[in-house]
Amino acid sequence: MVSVKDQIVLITGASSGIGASCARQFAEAGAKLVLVARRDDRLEELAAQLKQAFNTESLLVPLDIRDRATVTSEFSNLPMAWKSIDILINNAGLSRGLNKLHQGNIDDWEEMIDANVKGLLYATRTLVPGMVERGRGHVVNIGSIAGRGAYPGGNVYCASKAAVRAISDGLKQDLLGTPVRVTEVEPGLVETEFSIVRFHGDRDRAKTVYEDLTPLTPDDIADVVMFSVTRPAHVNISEVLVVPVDQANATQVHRRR
Ligand code: NDP
Ligand code: 8X3
Repeated sequence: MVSVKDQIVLITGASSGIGASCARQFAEAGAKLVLVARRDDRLEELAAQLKQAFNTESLLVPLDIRDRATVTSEFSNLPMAWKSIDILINNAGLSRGLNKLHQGNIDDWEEMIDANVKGLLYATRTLVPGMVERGRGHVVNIGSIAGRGAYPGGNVYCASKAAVRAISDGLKQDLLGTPVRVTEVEPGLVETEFSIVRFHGDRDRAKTVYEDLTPLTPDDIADVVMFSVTRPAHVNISEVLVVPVDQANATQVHRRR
């Protein structure tokens, strides 16, 4: 098994949900963390908790993953002690709206494509060359069951996650011959702030998404990320689809009502 102790792990979208759970699990396992998201107050609070619980060293990089110039400059100019990123967890992302495509909000589309696809690419393009140079590294992309098939109203979000799937596959091919590993984790329904963001802050509507079923928790996904990165160095976990027992695919869930 590969240990993550003292490895430098950069997590985008660390201020909430799956990213924050990954931060906790990696901190507990002794990793050093580069925590990235827009809400710096959340990052500060998380870093303080992890310092107290596990004596974790964290570097906070508050930024908008859609901002190409900032992502490129911040990730290229990390302080010397933090430069050698061992594990990149491309997790920052969101959905906006559940409208039919022909009635969709174009600003919502731009936000999803810019964060879920372009942001992931900016981070990857900036950090992976160093991994190749150093001859070590692992990229974990958080895709979605939505990338395997669309659902009504999911259209552009599903397309953005289909892109994450293709990018992960392409990156694995392009890194063949190097020791750098690539994993895509594709969760089904996970109860986080995801649906609150999707419905622009409507918490009551967000709750209905997880009503009368047992969704995954962010820790369930962090477990899979941790499993993937701790396999022996010759093993690449390429793709993992993780769903609740109450979910069969992107369109079928079982609600106990
Ligand atoms: P949350 O809303 O709880 O977390 C989303 C994270 O992404 C936050 O930390 C947020 O930080 C960050 N983020 C969003 N937009 C930006 C941006 N422009 N710049 C920087 N950071 C950004 O949702 P989840 O934890 O559920 O989502 C994490 C990932 O998991 C996403 O890629 C999502 O698509 C994916 N996913 C989620 C599923 C679910 O059912 N919840 C299922 C399948 C995949 P901040 O707002 O502070 O910038
Ligand atoms: C999030 C899962 O099914 O809500 O990617 O799109 S779903």
